[in-house]
Amino acid sequence: MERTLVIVKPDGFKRGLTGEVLRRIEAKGYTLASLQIMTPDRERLAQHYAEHEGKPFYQPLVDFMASGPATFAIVEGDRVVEGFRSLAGATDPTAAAPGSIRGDLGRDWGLPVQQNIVHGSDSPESAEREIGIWFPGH
Ligand code: DAT
Ligand code: MG
Repeated sequence: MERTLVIVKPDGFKRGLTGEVLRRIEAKGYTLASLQIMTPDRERLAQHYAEHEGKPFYQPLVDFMASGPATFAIVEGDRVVEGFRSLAGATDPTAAAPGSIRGDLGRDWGLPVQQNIVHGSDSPESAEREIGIWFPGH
């Protein structure tokens, strides 16, 4: 069964949107396989976001992600990687289509990093790599 890693990021967690994000995942028909709440540590964030190292938003991104608790979920289902990316919407919450999580619930806050509520893996290979970082043994 295909899996993806979903994170309700610190902005979404703080705003009380974890339940709404999980509701949309379940309403779509995907299965929650594992859940944990924690403040992500910088060492694992560096592994998770290795592809963005050196970009101007990298440090603000790591600082933001390490700023407070987030909800981590392993989500299962056929084509769930593509399906959750579609539920999440475009990276920029101002541009994300209404109907998507970022389009319905997100906005720009005038900050150097897009605080866009959720993370979703971008390929099945990325999903397995990211699950290995945050859910060792899963
Ligand atoms: P996504 O989260 O849609 O997969 P990404 O992997 O390109 O997007 O970037 C990871 C995160 O970094 C993204 O969720 C928000 C932030 N980010 C990306 N591009 C940005 C930019 N141009 N300015 C500010 N933050 C950005
Ligand atoms: Mg990405």
